[in-house]
Amino acid sequence: MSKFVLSVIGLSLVAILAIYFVGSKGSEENTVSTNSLIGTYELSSEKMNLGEMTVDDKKTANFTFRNTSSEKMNLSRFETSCNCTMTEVKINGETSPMFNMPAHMSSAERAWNHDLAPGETAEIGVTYEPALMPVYGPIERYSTFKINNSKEIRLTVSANVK
Ligand SMILES: [Cu+2]
Repeated sequence: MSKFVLSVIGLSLVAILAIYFVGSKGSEENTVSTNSLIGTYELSSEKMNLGEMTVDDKKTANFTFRNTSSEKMNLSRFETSCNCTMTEVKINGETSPMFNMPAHMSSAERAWNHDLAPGETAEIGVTYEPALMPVYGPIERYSTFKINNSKEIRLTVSANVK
């Protein structure tokens, strides 16, 4: 084979691999499964788009977090980036307080935590209510919590406020 043919084959392989990696990176956003010192878990997504909203709308993005390890996993320090964003957690029919920025929570709310048994799922609702702090255009807000008081998980909601 000539050098020209070989380099065409080589470049094609590079292109195919590039497409493959870009494609798999995109699909990773839907399911995150991580293996580290804190154990394994599955998160439905790290980022959700609430779409178009008016200032008077209130929308909730629902995330699910599942403990896929064989040990219990403690979830704590639920808080949000902004007072217009609230988080509520449901585990086995039990509902947490409504979490907000640390400065807007009582010490009991800040101290709330829950042991998630192996195989158990936490449903985490992140609600964005622009009227509490009106802004227009594309926004991003976060909600964070900790696993075993070490690893921080960040859930992001985005929207376009009209
Ligand atoms: Cu805000």
